[in-house]
Amino acid sequence: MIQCQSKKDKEPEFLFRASLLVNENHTWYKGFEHLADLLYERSKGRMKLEVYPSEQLSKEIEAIRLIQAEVIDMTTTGSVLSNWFEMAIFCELPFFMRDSIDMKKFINSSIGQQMEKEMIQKTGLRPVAFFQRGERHLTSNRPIKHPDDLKGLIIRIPNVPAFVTAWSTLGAKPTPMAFSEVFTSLQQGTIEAQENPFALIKSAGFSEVQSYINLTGHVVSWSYPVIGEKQFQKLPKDLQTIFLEAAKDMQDFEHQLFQENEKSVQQELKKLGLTFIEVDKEAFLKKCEPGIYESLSPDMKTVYHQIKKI
Ligand code: CS2
Repeated sequence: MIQCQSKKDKEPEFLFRASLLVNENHTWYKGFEHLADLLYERSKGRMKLEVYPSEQLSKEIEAIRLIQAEVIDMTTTGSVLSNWFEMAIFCELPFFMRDSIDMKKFINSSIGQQMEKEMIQKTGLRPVAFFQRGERHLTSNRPIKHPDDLKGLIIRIPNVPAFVTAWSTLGAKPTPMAFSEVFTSLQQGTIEAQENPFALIKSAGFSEVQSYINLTGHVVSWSYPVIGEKQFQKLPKDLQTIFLEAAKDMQDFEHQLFQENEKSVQQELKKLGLTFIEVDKEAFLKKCEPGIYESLSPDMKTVYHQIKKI
């Protein structure tokens, strides 16, 4: 965060920079742009936010480290934080939440609160809102209906240990990689498949380099817009209040866009030439669920059962 001493020339007192993995077409980017407007207006120019899409500024893991080092200030993140604290895995645990979870219920539950507390304590990142996401599905250049079809498939995954467990248990070859490298790697054939929600598949243009969307629905997830805790604590109280309120308004704004997009995105992906494949979900679940469960520490097994009851 850049703190400007002089108040002349309409310089903001606090300049924040956000590094996002999505490009300008995605609702998260639009949400952050909205946040930038709100912060500027409501603080009368004292706070300014610059939003950098497409990992231009840094890849997700690097963004987290740069925020911790106070070089940049914001990003969106979630399960990747399980490299810092294990509980973050529940943001995106494969084959765990079968139906769309009630996000608000989770976030407001004692486990949701604990997740936020641990995030601040163990990573130095403060979640200021949450973005709901659609289920993650597998895209590829050959149809995948059953785990047996995955044999040897090189699939890009985000840098999340539980994703490695899931896809290797299923028989594929998972390769952790930053999001900004996925399009080119698919184009060049160094990876053969990737998995993400419809919205990101569409905004990233993966229809140009993939032929099938296999409806695995293997992850129901959300993402947290975060700010560095140190940066947040440097703000005077009045600006902290403005910041948190603006972040909640960004959440509502993005949520609206997300819901509108979800109505049409499947049709649009079909129009772009992707073929939708129904998969044997039970077979995926049966093969993967025990391995995922066994990979959790005893404490996380307890949390696993607690979340199932929410
Ligand atoms: C993204 C992110 O990189 C990706 O595929 O969809 O969901 C990523 O999984 C999260 O940001 C993890 O923290």
